[in-house]
Amino acid sequence: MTHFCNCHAISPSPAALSPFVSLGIHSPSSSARHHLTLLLHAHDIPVHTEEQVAHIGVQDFSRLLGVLDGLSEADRLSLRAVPYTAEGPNVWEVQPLSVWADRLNSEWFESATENLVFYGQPIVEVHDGRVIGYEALVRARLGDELIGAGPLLKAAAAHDQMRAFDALARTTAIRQLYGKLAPAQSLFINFAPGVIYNPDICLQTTFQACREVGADFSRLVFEITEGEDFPDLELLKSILERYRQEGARVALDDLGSGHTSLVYLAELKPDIVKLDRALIQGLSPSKPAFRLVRSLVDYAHDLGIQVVAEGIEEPEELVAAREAGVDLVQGYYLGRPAETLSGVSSEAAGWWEVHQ
Ligand code: G
Ligand code: MN
Repeated sequence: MTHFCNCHAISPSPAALSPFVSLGIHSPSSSARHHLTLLLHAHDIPVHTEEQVAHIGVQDFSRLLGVLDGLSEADRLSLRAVPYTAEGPNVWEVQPLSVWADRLNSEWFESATENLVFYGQPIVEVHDGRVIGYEALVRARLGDELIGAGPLLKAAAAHDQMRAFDALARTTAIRQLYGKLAPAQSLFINFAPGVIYNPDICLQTTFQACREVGADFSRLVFEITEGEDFPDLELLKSILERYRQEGARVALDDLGSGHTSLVYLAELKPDIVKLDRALIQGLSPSKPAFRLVRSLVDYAHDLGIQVVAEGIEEPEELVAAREAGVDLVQGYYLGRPAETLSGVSSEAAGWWEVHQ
């Protein structure tokens, strides 16, 4: 097992799942247990019940997900499972049944963490079409398959490894992509602030990787991507401060996606804000949303914050974003994420020849 994070070791490894003889499913409600037992029988999954516990055997884990679909939300919440081995139940590993099902369904997670591949997507100056940098986007190679960020993050959460995975992703992004940048370009690196409880401790491996590749910190931008476990404002501020102490910049990601509050813009004063593609999709000066985007841009500029429009897929959106005053643009029209950092798409290059 590779040790890649000073915060948390990755455990239990998915390989450790196989010695399970069974999962013991507890529920305070005997009706939920009864319901589960009936469902398992209905799916021909052998189950035996003791008082308080229903057991599912190792051969049948793969069919658990289908069974879970048949449970009500209330049952899912009340059913908790522990792994049973020959020595009995491992009470330290109690988790909701759906978490166990997700883990068993993503046993590929450990080998995925050993095969991370970072793609870069260009971020482009809106007036002259210059590529000012690339956002690092995580993938994992598993045999012939490439696993995307969505399933990887979901598996990391199921295995309770968000913190270690996020730290590994940051260091791998820097090691794989920084050296591929042209001299003045910046690397944009995502991070989930919810996993950071103490920036001095949790960002050590990140800064170490930056030093290892000889990075100029002013060419690193850390993007705060929010999730359900967004930390409080004071912790967020201390995280931003820690990055800035090293000379790196910070971006607030996905503004307008419904999670990030507008208040954060003034409170955190990031260097850059990225407008979510939900705001950009179908943008045109004749639509009411255009005035909203223009106001957000003005507001950000008043605070000294640069603005990126994400998710530009059509030239019309590029025209509108430029008219709304955004500074930088990103999206499939300008360039898809790719392993080689090869500049803007030929379509976009043609557009700037005409519109510079
Ligand atoms: O939340 P964040 O901005 O980090 O999301 C980046 C994700 O958005 C990546 O998975 C990337 O593949 C995807 N993406 C990048 N450009 C576009 C685009 O133009 N349209 C859509 N639909 N997705 C995009
Ligand atoms: Mn991002």
